[in-house]
Amino acid sequence: VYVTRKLPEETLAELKKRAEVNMWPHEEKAVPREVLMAEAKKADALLTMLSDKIDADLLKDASSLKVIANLAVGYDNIDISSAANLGITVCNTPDVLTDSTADLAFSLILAAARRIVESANYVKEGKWNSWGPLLLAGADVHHKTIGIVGMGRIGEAVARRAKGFDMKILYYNRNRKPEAELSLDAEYREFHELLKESDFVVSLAPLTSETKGMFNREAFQSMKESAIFINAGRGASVDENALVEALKRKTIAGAGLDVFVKEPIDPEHPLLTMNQVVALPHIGSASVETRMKMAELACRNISNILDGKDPETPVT
Ligand code: 8YV
Repeated sequence: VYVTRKLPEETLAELKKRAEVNMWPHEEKAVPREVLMAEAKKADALLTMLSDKIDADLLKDASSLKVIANLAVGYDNIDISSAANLGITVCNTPDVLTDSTADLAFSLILAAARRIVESANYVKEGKWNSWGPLLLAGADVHHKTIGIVGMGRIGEAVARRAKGFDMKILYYNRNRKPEAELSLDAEYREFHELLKESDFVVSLAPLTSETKGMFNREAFQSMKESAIFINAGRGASVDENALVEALKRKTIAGAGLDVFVKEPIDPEHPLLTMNQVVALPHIGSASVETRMKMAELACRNISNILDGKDPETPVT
C-alpha cells in the first residue's frame, strides 16, 4: 500500500497488520508526480489525497493496482472511468466528514455576514480605540433566505443548521430531494430563481462537467446586491474573474470561500485583497476527529479489497 501523505501512525495500525505500508513522509508537501508514478507501478493499493492527480497515464502502468482510496468525499482528482476499465475500485470517505464540513460552511456564512475576520483583525491590530453605532456592522443571518446549490449529504446538513437559525431554505440540485423538502421545509428552485431569491448562496456542488464554471458573470448578476456567496464545494465551479468583478462592482456584497480554482491560491490573487472576502485554505473536513475517521475509513476500504471483501464506500 502506498500512502501519498504522512498520516497519523495510529490510523494505519490495522492496515499495517495485513499489508506492507509505505508512506510519503511529508504532511504538507505533495508527493512528486514521478515518485507517485513509480510507487503506483509497484502497489496493490493507493491511499490518495485530492492533490494527487490520478489520470489514465498513471494508471496504465499500475498493473497490480486493485484499489484507490481517496481521503475525501470528492474524487475529481481521479479518472474514474479509466480506473473502472482497468478493474480498479475507487473509494471515497463520505458520511464521516458531513457534519464537520457543514459546520465549516456555516461558519463561513456567519464569518462573512458578521465580518468576524475583519473584526478580529481590527482588535488584534490595535485599531479598537473608539465605538460607533455602525462600527463593523454586518448583516444578520437569522430569518434570512439560504439557497443551497448541491443538496447532497453536506447540503442537507447545512440545511439542518439553517433551520436552527430560522432561515428560509431553498435548494437546487440535479434531482429533486422529496425527503429534504418534507423534513427540512426545503423548497426546490431552478438555479437562477434560487440565485435571485437567496441572501446566502451556498455552493456545495461537486466538480463535474455540469458544475464547472456554473457561478459565472450571469450567475453573480442574478444575485441580490446584498447577497453573500459561500463556496465549500469545489473552486472550479466558480469563474473567479467574474467573482472578483462582482465583488468590486458591488453586484454582490461578500464571499466566504474555502475552495479555489488553484489550490493553494496565489497570495497575490485579487480575492485576497478584499475585506468582504473570507478565504480559508480548504479546511472543510479538517477537524482532528474527522480527519482520523477519514483515514481509518480509507484504510478499511483498502483492507477489505485486499481481503477480497466489499469495500464500505466505493464510488464505482
Ligand atoms: C478533503 C474535500 O477531504 O472531502 C472532500 O472532497 O474537499 C476535503 O474534505 C480534504 O481536502 C483532504 O483531501
